[in-house]
Amino acid sequence: MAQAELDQGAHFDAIVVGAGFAGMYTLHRFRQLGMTTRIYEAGDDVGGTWYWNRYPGARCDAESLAYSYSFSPELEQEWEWSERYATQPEILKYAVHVSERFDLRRDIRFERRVTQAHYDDTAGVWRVATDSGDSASAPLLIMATGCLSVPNTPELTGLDNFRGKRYHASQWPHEPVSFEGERVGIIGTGSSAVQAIPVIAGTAQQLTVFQRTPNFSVPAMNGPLDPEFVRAFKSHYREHRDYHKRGLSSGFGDLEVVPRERTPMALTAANLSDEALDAICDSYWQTGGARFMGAVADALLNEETNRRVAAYVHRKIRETVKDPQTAEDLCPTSHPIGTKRICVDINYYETYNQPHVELVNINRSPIERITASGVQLADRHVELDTLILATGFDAMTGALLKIDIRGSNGQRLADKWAEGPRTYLGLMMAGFPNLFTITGPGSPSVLSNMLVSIEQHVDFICDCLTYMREHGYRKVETSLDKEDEWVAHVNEVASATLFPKAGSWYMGANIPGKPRVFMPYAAGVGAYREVCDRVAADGYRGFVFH
Ligand code: NA7
Repeated sequence: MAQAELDQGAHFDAIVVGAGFAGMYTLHRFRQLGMTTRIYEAGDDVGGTWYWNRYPGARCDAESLAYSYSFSPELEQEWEWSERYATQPEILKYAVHVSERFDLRRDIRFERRVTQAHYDDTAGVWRVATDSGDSASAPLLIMATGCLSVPNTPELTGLDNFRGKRYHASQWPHEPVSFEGERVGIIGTGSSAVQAIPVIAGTAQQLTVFQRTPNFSVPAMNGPLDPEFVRAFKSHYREHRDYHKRGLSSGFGDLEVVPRERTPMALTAANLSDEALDAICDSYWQTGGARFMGAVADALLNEETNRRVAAYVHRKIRETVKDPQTAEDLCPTSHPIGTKRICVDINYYETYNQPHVELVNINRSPIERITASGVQLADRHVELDTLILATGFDAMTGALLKIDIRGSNGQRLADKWAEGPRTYLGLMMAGFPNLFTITGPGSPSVLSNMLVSIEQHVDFICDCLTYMREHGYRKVETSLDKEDEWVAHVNEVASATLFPKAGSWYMGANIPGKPRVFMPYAAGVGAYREVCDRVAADGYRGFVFH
């Protein structure tokens, strides 16, 4: 692709960082407001997380009919998803289609990674620079940098000595990778690995999975979408979207043709016999997907309920996995179910019944070092042709803190967030005027269907900009008081749940030295939307305009 000219001292009404689903929708809406907008994107195409995460088996764990834009009824009617859970190539195709259908690409500069963004108090603009040498300014800066975009590569002794092929799940090559006849090792057993392992096992000669912590996984029950079902579903699309936005389901899908409130959310496990609880869990297990955590309303609130639901999944694992030791090693016991993102799989547990697939519990058999030809465990050496790191991300704050962001009076975001992220509504930080984050820490974000949350954030920002225009304001910021109040509220909501009991990436616990703060807002997209709507109706309470 021919490179567009560098921006040198260019000025826009808004600069957006990132051309994933958040950046693309922002650009579309800003155009409707008549604003000149520039997006800088590190990849050479749109798609964000779906551009980078190309590992085998990568697909969305939210259902395709729900994980899509709702802003254009024509788009949602004309786009055809082929499976219940879309694959990465299909989602990327959708992103490219949207960029073309709405003519977005002319305002996007690809292969430009934003390295710094400094607020100029005197001029009242953000000055932005990229690694390619662009320099541009705009009064408004939107960080659409994604929550899972900075890969975590752990410090494993000898990693660079490995002479075979090495990949990180989230930085997969664009060319096909063959495992035919190969001995493959994979480190990590989060969502990425749980999706990749059954697919890699399909062609590898030998697959060794190095597991530190097992995760709970529920079957996707994936399959092709029935055209008749899709037609009927689409005839109720507005009702579905409204239901997702109000959010008892945190914006995820619904399998009914006509959406309905699901009564089990009102059901707690206290008065349920074990048989009754099993029957409910069975029905959700058979239906498939992450909605399993919604089978009983207090599963993430009550330790005893959680223990009973976890025991149900342990039984499922033991029923599926034939080797008793492997089954025990796959049963998570160190965190309550759902407090780390639950995985959604296609034949994950079944894969361990194949003779050429081995699970190594590295708590029993620690990795001593990576060698030129494989992994040296405490008790033996595993020879490998290919080593895959499926070791996750510096989630939620990583992408923002990688950029040298400085607000009013030169305050560095890295200093402000040294003890953990602080925001008002997950949208704005005190001391950083006219800078909005999309799905940032302090918002429902990674606990929700990201498309629902992205559209809500961008719409809120656009309404706020319209309000500013109507009142002749040029600058919006928030105060430390409001930020303190919101951070306290986010913590209060989190502590009413079991989430803080897990050393999860929601807590920053997967990155050495990262402050342990529960980052997303756990009250759900419906409650969050109500808060934002009330704030807006109240003249944008908590925001200060000049
Ligand atoms: P995750 O969920 O963060 O999983 C990373 C995995 O890598 C997890 O099993 C980790 O074990 C493991 N890990 C990380 N560092 C090490 C080291 N040093 N040694 C051994 N094992 C390690 O990332 P994913 O990419 O799978 O999924 C992220 C999200 O993307 C997912 O939830 C979806 O929303 C999409 P640990 O649990 O830390 O012991």
